[in-house]
Amino acid sequence: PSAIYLKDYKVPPFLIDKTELTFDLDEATTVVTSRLHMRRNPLDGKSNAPLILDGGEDVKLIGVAMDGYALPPEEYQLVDDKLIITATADSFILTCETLIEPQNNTRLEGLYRSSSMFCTQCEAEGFRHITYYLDRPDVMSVFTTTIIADEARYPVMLSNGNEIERAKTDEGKTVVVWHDPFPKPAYLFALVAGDLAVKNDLFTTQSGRDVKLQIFTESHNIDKVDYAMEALKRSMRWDEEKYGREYDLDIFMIVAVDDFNMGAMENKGLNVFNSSCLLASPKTTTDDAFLRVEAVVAHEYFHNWSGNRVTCRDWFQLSLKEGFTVFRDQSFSADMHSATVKRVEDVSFLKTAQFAEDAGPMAHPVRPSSFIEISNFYTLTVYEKGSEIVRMIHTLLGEELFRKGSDLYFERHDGQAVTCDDFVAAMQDASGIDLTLFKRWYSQAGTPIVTVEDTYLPEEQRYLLTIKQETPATPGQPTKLPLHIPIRVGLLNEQGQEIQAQYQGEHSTDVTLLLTEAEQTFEFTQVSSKPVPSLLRSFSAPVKLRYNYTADQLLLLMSADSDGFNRWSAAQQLAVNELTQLIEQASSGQPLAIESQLVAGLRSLLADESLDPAMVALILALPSQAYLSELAETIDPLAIRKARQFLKVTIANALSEQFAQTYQNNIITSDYQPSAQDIARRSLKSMALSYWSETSDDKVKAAIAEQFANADNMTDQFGALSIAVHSAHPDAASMLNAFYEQWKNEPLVVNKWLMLSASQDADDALAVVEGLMAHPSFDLKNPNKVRSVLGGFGQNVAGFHKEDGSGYRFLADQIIVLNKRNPQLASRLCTPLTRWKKLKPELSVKMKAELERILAEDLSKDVYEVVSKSLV
Ligand code: BAL
Ligand code: ZN
Repeated sequence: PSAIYLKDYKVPPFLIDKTELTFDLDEATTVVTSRLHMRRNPLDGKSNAPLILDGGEDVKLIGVAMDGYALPPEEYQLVDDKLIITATADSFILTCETLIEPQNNTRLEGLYRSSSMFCTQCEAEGFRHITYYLDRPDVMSVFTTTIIADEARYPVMLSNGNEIERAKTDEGKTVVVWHDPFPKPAYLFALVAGDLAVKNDLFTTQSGRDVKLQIFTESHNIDKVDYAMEALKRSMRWDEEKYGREYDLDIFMIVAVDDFNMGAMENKGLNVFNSSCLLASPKTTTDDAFLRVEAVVAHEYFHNWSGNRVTCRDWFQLSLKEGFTVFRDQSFSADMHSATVKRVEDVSFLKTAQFAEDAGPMAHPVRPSSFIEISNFYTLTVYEKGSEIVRMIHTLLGEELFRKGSDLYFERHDGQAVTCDDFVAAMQDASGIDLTLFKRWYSQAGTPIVTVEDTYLPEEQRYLLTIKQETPATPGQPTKLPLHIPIRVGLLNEQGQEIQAQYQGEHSTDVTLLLTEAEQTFEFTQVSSKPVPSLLRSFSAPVKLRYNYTADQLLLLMSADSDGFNRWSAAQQLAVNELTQLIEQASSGQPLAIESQLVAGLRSLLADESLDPAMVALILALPSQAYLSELAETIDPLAIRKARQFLKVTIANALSEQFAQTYQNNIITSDYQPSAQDIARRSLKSMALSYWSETSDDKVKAAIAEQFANADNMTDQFGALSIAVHSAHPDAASMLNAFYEQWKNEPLVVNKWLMLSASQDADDALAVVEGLMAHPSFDLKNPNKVRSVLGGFGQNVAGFHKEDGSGYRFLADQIIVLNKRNPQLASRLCTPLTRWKKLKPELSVKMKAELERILAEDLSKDVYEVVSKSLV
C-alpha cells in the first residue's frame, strides 16, 4: 500500500450538486441506486479529466448510466475499486446501481447490521462501501434518501434531515423519503432501519424555534436514555450561550447501536452512537461512564457547527473539526462540573497516552503530511493535542477575542470545506494577534521539552526565569524549530502566599509568558522574597516541563498554590520522584526502601476539609503504570508495578486511620445522583478504600464485601469489586461470579466484568483471558467486547509482559484474526506492540518478533501502516 500526501492536494475535478439515493433493504442483498447530479468543477479548469469514483471490494456494480444512457462495459472501467468513466459532458446525471451485503459487512464501515438493525458508519471513507461516489470531504452535496423496507421488521427508517414522504409499494413495502437541505460530504451520510423504541423531547432554540429531539434504542434499553437526553439539551443551550450557535434542522435524532468501531458519529441530524457512550442508569453505569455519555453527546452535537456546517477540505485537516470540537466538549464539561477536576483528568490522559504516541513510531503532526490509511489518524494527537492547540489560541487571545474569532470563522466559512490555516486566519483576523509562528504547532510533531532555570537577586528584588525549548526528533522530522508557547506563571513566597510581582510594567499574581525562541529570559521586578515558581499553570501548553523543584517546594505548591491544577501537578511530580528511585531499586534487584515525603503532604491533604473531595482523590492517585512507562527511558514493567505497589502500601500503612475515616465520612446515604458533588465524594471514598485495602486492618475486608453486596449503584458496586480483585480479597473470585450472574443480561456491564477479569493478576493470566474469549458472553463481532478483554489484558502487567513472550504472541494472534474481519479494530489493537523499542531488551525482542510475524501476513492497509511504521 502506498501513502498519499497533503502536498498533492488538488480540488475535485467534478462536483455533485445533488445526491439521490434509494436503498432497497433486505437481509440477503441490498440494492442501492444513486442519481448524482454532477458537473465539472470550474476551479479545476480542465475540460477533459476523467471521472473517477471511489468504491469498495464489497460493492458489486449492476449498472451505470449517464443522462439515462446505460453505459456498455467498454465505456467504463473498474480498476482497484474505482469506477472510471473517461468521456463525460460538462454536466450530467450519473445513475449507478450497486449490490451490497450489509449482513456480511464485518468491517463496520459503510452499511452493516448490528443486532437486528441496519446502520451506517461513513467517516472517514465508509461511503464508498455503499456505492460509487466522490468520497472526499470537499465534495458537498444535498442528499435525498429513499428507504424501502418491510415495515413489520423495520418500522423505524431514518436518514439525515427531515422526513418528507411516506408511502407503500405495490408489494406492500414501506417507502420513506428523507431530505437534508444542508450540503454535506458523504462522510456525514447516515441511514438506520430497525425495530426501535424512541424517547421524544423538545428543545426551543434561542430564536424560539422548536426542535424535535429523538433518541432511539432497542426497546429493552429505552429506559436508559434520560441522562443523554438531558445532556443533549444542556449541550444545545451551552452552544447558544458560549458560541452563539443555534441548531438548524427541525429534528435531531440519536440512535444507539451495539456494534460500533468508534464512540459515536456526528452525521447531520442523525447521530449514531456506540451504546456504551449513550446508555446510562444508576444501577448499570459508573460515574465515569455518566460523565463520558454527557461529554460524547455534547461532542457530537457540537460537531453540527464545528465539522458539519464548516467541514474539512481533506482528511489531513481532520483536527480542524476534531481538535476544536474536543476543546468545545472539554469546556462544556468544565462548565457543567469542576473546571479544575476536568483539566486534571484531561491533562493526565494527554500526558500518559498522547505524549507516548508523540514519542513513538506513529508520531505525526496534528495536521499530518501523509498517510496510508486515514482511519489510523483518528489519534490522540489529532484529537487531544489538537484541542490543546485551540486552548492555547484561547489563552493567547482571551475569552472575548476568541469568541470574535470563532464567530468570524463560522460566518466566513459556513457551508465550506476548509483547512486548519483558515481556522487560525479567522482567529488572527478577528483578534489582530499575529499567529504566524504559532501555526507551527500544526505541522511539527513531538512534545517540546521546556527547561526552566531561575535566579533571584535579593538586592535588586529581581527574579529571572530562563526558559529553553527543544523538541525531540520524530519519524520524518529530524530537526525541529522553536514553537510559540504560552507559559502561565505565578510566584509564591515561602509561606505559600502569592507574590504581587511586576512583569512588563504591570503588577499581577498570574502572568502568561510568551516563549517564541529556543531560549529566552523573562524578568520579574519588585519581587520581595525568593519565590517558588508555579509554572505552566492549568497546563497552558502541551509540553514536558523540567524544573529542579526540591521536595519542600513541591510540598508547598501542593498545599498552597492558588492554581488547583498545579497542586495536583506538584503532588504527581513528588510521587514520580519517589517512584523513580523505587523503580531503579526494583530494576536492579535491590530491596525497596524510601523516606517518603509524599506521605506528609497527603496527611495534611486528608485533614483539610475545605478541599473538593474530587481533587483530593486525584491528588491521592499515584502516577499510573502507563504514565510511568511513558516517562521511563527503558520500560521494566514489573519493576514499575512493584514500585507503585510499594509506595501505595507505604502510604496506606502510614495513613491507615485517615483512610478508614475518609471512607466513612464519604458514604452517601441519599439516592444516587450523578452530580459533581456526589461523584466527587464517591471518588474520594473509593480512593480511600483502595489505600485502606492495602493495610492489615481486618475491618477493611468486611467494608469491601459490604459495599459490594449492598451498593445501590454501579459506581460503588464495581468500585468494591475492582478493589477486591486487585487487593486479592479472599472473596474476590466469588464476587466476580456473583457480579456476572447478577448482570449477565446487561451487555455493557458484562463488558466491565470482562475487562476486570482479564486484568486480574493470576499465574495463569493468559489461560483466564483465553477462557474469557471462549465465554458465552464474548463476541468477536462486537468491538466493545474485544476491547474489553484485550484492553483488560493489556493492563495485566505480569500476564501481558510475561518473559516467555506468550502475552505478546496472544495479542498478535488476535490482531491477525481481526485484520481481515475488522481492519480498523485490528489496527487499534496494535498500539501496545508499537512501544517495543522502549521495553527492556529481553521483552523488546519478543515484542518485535510478534510485529514481524504480523507483517508477514496479507495485511489490510490499516494494520500494514501501523506495523510497518513501528518496525522502522
Ligand atoms: N468524527 C468521528 C467521531 C467523532 O470524533 O465525533
Ligand atoms: Zn469528533
